[in-house]
Amino acid sequence: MTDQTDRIFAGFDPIRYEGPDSDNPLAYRFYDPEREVLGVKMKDQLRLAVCYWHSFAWAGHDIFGAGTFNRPWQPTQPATEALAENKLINAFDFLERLGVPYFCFHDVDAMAAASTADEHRRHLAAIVERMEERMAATGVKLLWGTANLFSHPRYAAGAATSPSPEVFAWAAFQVREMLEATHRLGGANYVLWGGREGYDTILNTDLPREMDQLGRFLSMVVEHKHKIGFGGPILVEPKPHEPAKHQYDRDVATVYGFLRRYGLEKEVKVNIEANHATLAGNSFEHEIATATAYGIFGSIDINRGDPQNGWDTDQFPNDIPGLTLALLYILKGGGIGQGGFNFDAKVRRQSVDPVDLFHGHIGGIDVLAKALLNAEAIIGDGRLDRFVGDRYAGWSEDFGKRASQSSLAELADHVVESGIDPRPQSGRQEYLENLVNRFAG
Ligand code: XLS
Ligand code: NI
Ligand code: NI
Repeated sequence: MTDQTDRIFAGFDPIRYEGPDSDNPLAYRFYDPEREVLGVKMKDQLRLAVCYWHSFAWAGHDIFGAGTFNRPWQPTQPATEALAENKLINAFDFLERLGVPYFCFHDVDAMAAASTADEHRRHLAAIVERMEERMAATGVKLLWGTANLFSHPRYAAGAATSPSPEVFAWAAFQVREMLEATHRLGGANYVLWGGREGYDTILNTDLPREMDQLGRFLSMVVEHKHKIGFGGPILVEPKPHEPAKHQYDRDVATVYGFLRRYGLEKEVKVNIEANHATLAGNSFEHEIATATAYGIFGSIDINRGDPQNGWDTDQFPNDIPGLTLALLYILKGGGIGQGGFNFDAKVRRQSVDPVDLFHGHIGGIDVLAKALLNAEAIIGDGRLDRFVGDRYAGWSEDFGKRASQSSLAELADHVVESGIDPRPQSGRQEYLENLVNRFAG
C-alpha cells in the first residue's frame, strides 16, 4: 500500500477559480468551470485532460542526461506492481486537486513492466482494475487510451509498418488489450499516434507495402471497435517526423487522403497536436480548420514548440493570441464534441518539484480559458464573420450559382460575350488582424 509520506501532491489544496485579479499562483484566473461560454459550461467547452506519460511516467531525462525528478514511484526504473500502484495513487491525487475532468494514458505508462505477452495482459488488467476504483472514487474520467507502439526495441522499424509480420502481430495484441481496457474504463476516444510508422531511409523501405500494412492495421482496429461495441471514435494523431524521419501521417490533409484511400474516412478522425502542426510547417488553426472542413475533427493535444528549436518540445501553452485563433476555429467548427484538450506537455527538466506540475497545468488551463473567452467575444462581435460572408457573397448571387454549375467552355464563352472584367478587391488582412487583436489579449 502507498504510504501517506509517498503522496507528493496530498498536501496541496484543490485549485480554485479566484478571478482575473487574483495574485495566487495556485489559483485559476480565467478557468471558471461552471461559467457559460456560448451557452455551454466552460468545463464542457474545454474537456481538459492531463496526460499520464509526461506528468507521471517521465523521469526528466533527455538524450544527454538522466532523470532529474525525485518521485516515490521511481519513473526511471522498470515499474514493479507496487511502483505502478504508487504512481496511480499520486496521479489521481494530482488530478483531483487540479480539478480537471479527464486523463489520458498509454498502456505502458501505468502498468508494471512486462517481459511476455501474458505478463503484459495480466499487468495491464491489474492496473486497469485499480484505475477503475480510483476513477469511481474521484469522478475523473478517461478522455482516451492508447497503446505505446514505439518505445520497445521491437518497434524500432515501426509497428504496423514493420517489415516483420511478427511485430505487426505484437502491435495488434497491444492495441486489442488497450482498446478493450479503454472500453472498460468508459474512455471517450481511442488514439493511435504513429511515431515509428514511417521510415528513416528510403533505401531499406518498401513504401507502398508499408502504407498498405498501415491501412490494414487501421481497418482491423475499426473492425474490433465495432465488434466490442466501443462507441468512441478512433483518432489518428498526425505528426510529420520525430522519431521517424518521414511519418505517413504527416498532417491532417495527408491523413485524410490516407483514410480515403483505405475507405476509413467515416470511421477515423484526427487528434491534432499543436506542436505537431507547427513541426509540419502548418499553423495550429490551419490544421483545425482543415480537419473540420473534411469532417474528421476529433480532439486536441495541447502544447507548444519553441520557435527556435525544431522538435517536439512539448511545452505548456502560453500564447493567448495564438490560441484565440485555435479556439475560434474550433467553436466555428461546432466545438470540441467528444474530444477534449489533453495536456500533452511536460515541465522542463529543471522543474523538479511537485508544485511545478501545478504551475505548468494551471498556466496552460488559464491560457486556454482566456482564449476561449476571447473567441466568444470575436464571435459575439460578428465583424469577422460578416467580412468573410461579404467576401464570398458573389457565390450566392445568380452569376455565382450558375458559374459553379457551368462547363469550362460555357464560362469561357460567357467571359468573351459579356466582357466581364473583375478588379482586385482588398483582402483587408491588416484591418482583420487589428480587429482580432482587440479581443485576443
Ligand atoms: C508524441 C505524441 C504522443 C501521443 C500519444 O509526439 O504526441 O505523445 O500523443 O502516443
Ligand atoms: Ni500527442
Ligand atoms: Ni507530440
